[in-house]
Amino acid sequence: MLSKDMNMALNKQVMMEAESSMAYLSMASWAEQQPGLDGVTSFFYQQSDEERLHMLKLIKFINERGGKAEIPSIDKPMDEFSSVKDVFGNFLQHEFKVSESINELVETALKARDFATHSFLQWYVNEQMEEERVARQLNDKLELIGDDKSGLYLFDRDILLQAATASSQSKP
Ligand code: OFO
Repeated sequence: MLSKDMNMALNKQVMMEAESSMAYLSMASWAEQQPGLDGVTSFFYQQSDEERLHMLKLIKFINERGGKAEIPSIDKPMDEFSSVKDVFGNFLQHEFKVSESINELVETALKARDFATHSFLQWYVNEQMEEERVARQLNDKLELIGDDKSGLYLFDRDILLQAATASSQSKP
């Protein structure tokens, strides 16, 4: 049985995953409105779907352990970006925020000696490590590309592959 405090902390994470899903949906929609960014568009639609699955996984865990998952209402995500680099910079910052939140949750579970939740959260710890790695790598590539349009074209083509790989690896 989940403690009240642990239930509350997990519900906060449900909200964060919902916010992530909407933030990436907004990025996907922005990219779709720009000419020639098919890869970036697919990548963020994919990321958004994954975040929704992360949220569902938490909701099910809370309910299955006798808690009460709350479906959150969330704020409108940012939907104006100045460039592809701006979008990916925001993506990385958002992932840092999520990692911090997961780390706090892990700490809460340990302090409460809730080892079942602690074990469940390890999947999220690993997922965050992988997502941060991908986000950093993409930001590094954009840094290298600078204002080179042909570089951006290749980046967009590469990231189509990245979206396909993420899709096969990140199923919860
Ligand atoms: Fe939910 O995986 Fe990153 O944010």
